[in-house]
Amino acid sequence: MSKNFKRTLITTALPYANGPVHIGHLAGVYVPADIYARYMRLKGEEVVMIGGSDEHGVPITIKARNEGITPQQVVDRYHTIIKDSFKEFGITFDVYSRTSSKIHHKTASDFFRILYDKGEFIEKTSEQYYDEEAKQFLADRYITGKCPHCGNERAYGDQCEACGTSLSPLDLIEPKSAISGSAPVLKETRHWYLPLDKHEPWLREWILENHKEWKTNVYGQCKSWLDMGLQPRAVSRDLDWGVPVPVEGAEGKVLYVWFDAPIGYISNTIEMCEKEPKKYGNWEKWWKDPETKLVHFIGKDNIVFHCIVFPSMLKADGSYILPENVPSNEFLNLEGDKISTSRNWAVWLHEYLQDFSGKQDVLRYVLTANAPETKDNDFTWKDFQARNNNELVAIFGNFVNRALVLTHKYFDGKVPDRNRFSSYHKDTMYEVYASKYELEKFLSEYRFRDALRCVMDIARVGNKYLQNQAPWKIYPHDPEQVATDINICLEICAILAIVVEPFLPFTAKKLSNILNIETKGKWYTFGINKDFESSNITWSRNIVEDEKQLDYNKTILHVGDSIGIPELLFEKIEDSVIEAQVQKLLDTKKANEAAAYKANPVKENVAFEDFMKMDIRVGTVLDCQKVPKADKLLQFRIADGLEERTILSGIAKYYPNPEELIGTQVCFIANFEPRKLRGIMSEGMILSAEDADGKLVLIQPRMTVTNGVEVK
Ligand code: B3M
Ligand code: ZN
Repeated sequence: MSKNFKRTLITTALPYANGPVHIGHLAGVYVPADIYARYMRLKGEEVVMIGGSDEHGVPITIKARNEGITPQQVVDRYHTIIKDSFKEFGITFDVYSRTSSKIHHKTASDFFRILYDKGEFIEKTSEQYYDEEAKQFLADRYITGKCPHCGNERAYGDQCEACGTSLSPLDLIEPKSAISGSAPVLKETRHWYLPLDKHEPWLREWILENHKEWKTNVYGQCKSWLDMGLQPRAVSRDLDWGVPVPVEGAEGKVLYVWFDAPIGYISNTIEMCEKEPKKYGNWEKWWKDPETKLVHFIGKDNIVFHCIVFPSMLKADGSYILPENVPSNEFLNLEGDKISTSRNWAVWLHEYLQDFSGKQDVLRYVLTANAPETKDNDFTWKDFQARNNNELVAIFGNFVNRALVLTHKYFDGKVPDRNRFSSYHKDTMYEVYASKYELEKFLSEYRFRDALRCVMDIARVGNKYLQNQAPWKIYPHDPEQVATDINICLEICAILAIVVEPFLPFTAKKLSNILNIETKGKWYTFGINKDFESSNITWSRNIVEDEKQLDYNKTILHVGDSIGIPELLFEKIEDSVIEAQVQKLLDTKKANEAAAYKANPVKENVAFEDFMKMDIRVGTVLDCQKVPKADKLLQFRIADGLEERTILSGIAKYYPNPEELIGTQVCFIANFEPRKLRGIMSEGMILSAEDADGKLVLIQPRMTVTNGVEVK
């Protein structure tokens, strides 16, 4: 079913410019898209990758209101941060623009107008909440109230975040405007709708019949939407931030953000082509020529918009192509929890760049090796460290470094001759070429983690080969054998420099500089030749290779080529570095818990005499140790001003070094009925405060007082 296309247009979801970007963005959309784009460029294909910031929508206006600045100031700030982060990570957009641009406003406006003139919308009047004090209609997010399902008082008009139910503003009990705090009233308003129900028949055929090859998560979501039956969707909103609806009598109305944002892909293509017409040609060839392959890289919450809504818009216009594939990823979690901007539960790219300067490829590697391609996945710092130390350093880096060092040690930094090339060497190279072939197949199926595994397989072949051949042992008696071995190793290094480029571009650059080779457009300079690849024959490791298709003498490096001074490609990441990152997250968790903590209502009043019945005193800890076989209990020996007493307390978990408490003072209830625990008589109760996270903290006087004094 795979068609032959002339060129590829890659789009990447436009991130909202209401906050910086984090590892979830990178793993879900931008790294896979960049791998794909770089791969196509290596093959010498005509390809562009389009990106940009999504600068409209209610979250941006809310942020602006909260901070007392304009929406334009919000998007100016984050557009820059986002753009810089992507650049630092080597994401190679041909254009990265923004939806507040003039070109976009015009393109989106014209797009709407064409559909409007063709009668592709329906107009409907409905009742919506209106804030009479602020004199404006309220977007769903601007209305809060009580959730009818769980009673949460702070549910939003589109969703209750306590129980997760999606809501409509009319579901809320006692709705309130988030702008003025007043109770909103229902008022009639007119909007334009895209009748998705009208598009349903062709969508069904196009997706369910003709695109069975789409990833199962994408196909499955589309199918369930289609099976539920599509409804007309409003494409305008009563709001003052966005692209104005270009129709008379539509004052105060803008295009719905999900109507204008995907048009941003088109606007940004136009901007790119206008800036560099020689390089990119006319924008219409990218969007209107059926020989262009359109691929949308997105996250799973954007599937319906890219597979159903945007295609319906394109079809309603009639002059555009439709996406050939929509490779969407699932979500990446962080240390077991959903990544969340509002809870600051994320690894922000701009912070990573500060803490791990020069290690962009390590993150690209980990996010690809652990990509949430088929299910949600978890990012942990331990895994990050392990993959760096055990894979990048121990396999890839180690192999390349040994090969380069040996070249300098034995052959004066020059590629040696391979006079002893035999069937054993052929088998080794065959393994390498087979991995490259597999890698290519995975890339064409958007299976990036499998593809990366193939790259590492090539490094593994090299490592194993070097280990088996042990040139350092052979050299003294058979230097010619070693020459052939090093020749093979260097060739594998050169192949690695090329095949790793889409994944780890900074490493590829370093390595190709050392080897003095160019990687650009070099995909077909080794291994199976291009015609064979496109001939669609399955090539497996078991077939007897055809010498015409696989030329072992077609090498990237040549005898006598100079090899530069080796430098380490990766370095070990120490435990302390990882611990600091884990601590940062623990601090965030603690701050979130404290922020969410609601103190219990105060208990019933007690009379003074009742309080005086309690005998609370201060004493000094003479001894403190764990109670054997009771993991919660600490046994205290306390000087209480009269004699000494033993008290047990269930705080062992929070004081792992109990001996450190010796000499400090604690508060205890002296007349608490003695009781036996684990065979030990406990005479009193030591006082602790229970923190929001359940942790118990001893109450201790700030200054030393006399043992046995009372607490009043
Ligand atoms: N800004 C939503 C998101 O960042 C939205 C994507 C638009 S793609 C046209 O998830
Ligand atoms: Zn609820």
